[in-house]
Amino acid sequence: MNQLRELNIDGLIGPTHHYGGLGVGNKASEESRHNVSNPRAAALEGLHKMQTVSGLGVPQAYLPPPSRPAWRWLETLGFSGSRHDILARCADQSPTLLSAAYSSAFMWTANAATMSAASDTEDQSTHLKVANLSANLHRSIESEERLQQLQQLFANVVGVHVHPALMGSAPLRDEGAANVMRLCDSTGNRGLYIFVYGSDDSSSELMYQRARPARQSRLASELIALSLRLPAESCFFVQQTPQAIDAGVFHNDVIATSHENLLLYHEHAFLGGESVVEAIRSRMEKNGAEPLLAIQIGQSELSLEEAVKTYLFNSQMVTQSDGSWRLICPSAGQTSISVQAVLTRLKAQLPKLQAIDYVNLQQSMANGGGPACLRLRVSLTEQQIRQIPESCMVSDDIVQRLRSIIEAEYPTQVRISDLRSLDFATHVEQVAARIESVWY
Ligand code: SUG
Repeated sequence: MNQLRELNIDGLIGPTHHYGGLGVGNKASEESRHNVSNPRAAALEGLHKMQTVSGLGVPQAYLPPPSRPAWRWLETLGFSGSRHDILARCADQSPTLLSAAYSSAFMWTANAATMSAASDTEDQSTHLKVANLSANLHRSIESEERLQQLQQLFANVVGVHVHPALMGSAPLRDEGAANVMRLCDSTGNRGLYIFVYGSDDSSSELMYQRARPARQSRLASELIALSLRLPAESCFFVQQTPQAIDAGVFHNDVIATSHENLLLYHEHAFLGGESVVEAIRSRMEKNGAEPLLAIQIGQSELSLEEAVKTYLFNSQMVTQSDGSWRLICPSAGQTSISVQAVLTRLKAQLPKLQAIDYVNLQQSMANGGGPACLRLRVSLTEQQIRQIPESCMVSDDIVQRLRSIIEAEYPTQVRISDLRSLDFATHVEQVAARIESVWY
């Protein structure tokens, strides 16, 4: 059995990062709608997080921001004429559509794809299935671009297959790894996959009017597992509680997470609660895997509301080269009494947890994206990781090159009204092209 390591892939935040209020069911995005954003600060915050992870000896890659505005997409929607005319017509007819065409939501790579590790699959290959992100207009633009980027990133990596997304449609709506947890041994093997969906789209469920919609369908989760070539006995399909979705838990990674054999989850994360966890525990036992370490955080310790506000569950756990763990938490939790109490409990219950680091991701958090939203993890062998081009990996040299472009070229303020300016559009396109040339 090969030792597997997690490669973290972050999306570099783009020069058009703004607050469009576009995130479906996403409380932070709703609340930040049309506030002034700061793409430069956002990108530097994201880059700093990548550096922190890479500094811990964890393999860290990045994806460049795809070019915005998405001209071809706007043309497909029917806008024609000169670029100036396209911007003006779209801004007049639907400012929301223009905001979608400028979206920087690709930064949240936890939604880019779902992966299966070679040690778990029927053909002993690593698979990545790109997400269609059909529940959001602005995010559905990403899947084609993502397919190309991931195919490029893994082009020379032996044994990795990147698959196109499920066709974009409401019954097949999929949000990628943000709704999947992989439990495994400390060697990275014996993976068990928990697919968390929001709705099975049964008629009884569709009749229930929710405050916020369910962004992942059960059918999509099942088809993803199929594409990933995972045997049925390695998969669990678990439903989120409607209560959590209503409170603003638009992805499972806002309320639960896993790392190696740890399952950390909120009391209101899953329908079926404890019985789901017991079924997972006994499956792991049957597989001869390391015993499940399940830690439930009760509503009385951390309310749903506080979990959504602080994004504690979206902290990013990583394994350092000596096997110990590090937890990278959003700085929003530093001032929360309940988060601090939960972290004290985690330190006592997790002997492997060596330290907690805080990262300030305020610009991303205001759109509903914490540390773990910004990364996609892929389990690979050391040899496979070495096959990734050096220019796509985060190193001191790459950080310096990216930082100098960001500091010199990224805007420091973006208002919704800026999006109709051709000068703005031309500038941000050039900046994206400069970043792209560093990447590949
Ligand atoms: O899909 N926000 C993203 C946040 C994604 C967070 N990812 C994870 N939890 N894994 C979303 O809702 C807001 C964009 C805007 O409003 O301009 C947005 O798309």
